[in-house]
Amino acid sequence: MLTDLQQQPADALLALIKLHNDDPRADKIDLGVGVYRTGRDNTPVFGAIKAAEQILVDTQDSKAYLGPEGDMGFVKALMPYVFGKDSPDMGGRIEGMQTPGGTGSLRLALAMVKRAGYKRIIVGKPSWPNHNQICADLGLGVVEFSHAKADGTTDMDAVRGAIAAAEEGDAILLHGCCHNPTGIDYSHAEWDEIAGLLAESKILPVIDLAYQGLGQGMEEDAYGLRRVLAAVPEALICYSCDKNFGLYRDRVGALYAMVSDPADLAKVMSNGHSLARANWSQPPDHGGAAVRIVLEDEALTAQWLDELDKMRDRMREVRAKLAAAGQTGGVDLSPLGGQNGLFSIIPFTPEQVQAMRSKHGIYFAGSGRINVAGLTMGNIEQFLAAVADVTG
Ligand code: PLP
Ligand code: TYF
Repeated sequence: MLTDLQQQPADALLALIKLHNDDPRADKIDLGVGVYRTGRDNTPVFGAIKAAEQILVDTQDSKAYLGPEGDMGFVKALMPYVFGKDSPDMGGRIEGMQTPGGTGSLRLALAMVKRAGYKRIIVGKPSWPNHNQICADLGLGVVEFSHAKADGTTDMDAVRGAIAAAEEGDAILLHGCCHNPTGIDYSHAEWDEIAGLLAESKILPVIDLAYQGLGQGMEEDAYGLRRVLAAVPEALICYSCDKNFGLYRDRVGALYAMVSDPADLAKVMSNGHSLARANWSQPPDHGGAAVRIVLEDEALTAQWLDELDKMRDRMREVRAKLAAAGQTGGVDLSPLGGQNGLFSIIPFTPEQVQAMRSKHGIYFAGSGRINVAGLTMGNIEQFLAAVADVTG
């Protein structure tokens, strides 16, 4: 019976939206869920996307089904940005399909991993909670390794150990850039080493690229992914446009598969298509079509990249200001300057997280993860004073 179902916990990150909304204090600060916010504390639609949406309204002459692969113009237009302009499909070895967001892409990728006979997936800890949730739902075993050390650097010994201990039939899930929740990314030298280790192993890499352009730049943020793809025979790439095009609720993403022999690509992708049909049939069109229109138009592309640069610059400015504060109460904020993307973890105790909420109206995840884009030149001093107060 339906009443035999067990109560499930709410998503802790999404629940923060409501907690913050319900707080009547005018000077409350939302550092919870991962959406970019401007210095005026809003999340506007990109100008390039607004223009593309207008073109879409004016020119779209049908909303007939496209098929489980979605808008292949969108999927192809993105490839030079992800895989590089020189050989965006690596000589016919890469093909893709549109998915409902990066989450849809992860769902398909991990279901393909399971269907291909892989038994376990190696995942850094901590990771975005949905990674483990999707694996659990698919019955894919998860092997965890420590992602970062207490001093705010990557735990390379843990990665080396996890790869060395891998068994036949293991895959590995890596964040391409802007690690969620730590903001701690592998350096180029570390990616070079990881690519080499993966090349010598039989592990299938699954790379999650949900924040390209929000870390160091569109090209820089693709370094690790491209390095790994150049070294291994096969990989799956899960892409989200929801952050770098500001399309969150429109659910825009893509799944790409790389194989060693182009002759196998259609067979592999047919599994993506059949899994999509069994899940959502076809992805929502609107956001992907808007991205395609941007990427097919030189002026709109330049406008989008300029808007993305400004987002990244603002986040770097906030990070620099936090890092400059250095030791603040009982915590050292200096490592945040070298971290990337929307998130960083400040080592608050659970009591301190609670005090930041109740005493100061500042909301972020129980892990101490803050969304740095929730800070502005107008509220950062208030945040620093609160941190000093609760940790001092
Ligand atoms: N991967 C990571 C690491 C994320 O943080 C997110 C969340 O936003 C996603 C994937 C999925 O993004 P989307 O909203 O496109 O499903
Ligand atoms: O980590 C975040 O805040 C973003 C947004 O179930 C998000 O990735 C959070 C939780 C969730 C879906 C998206």
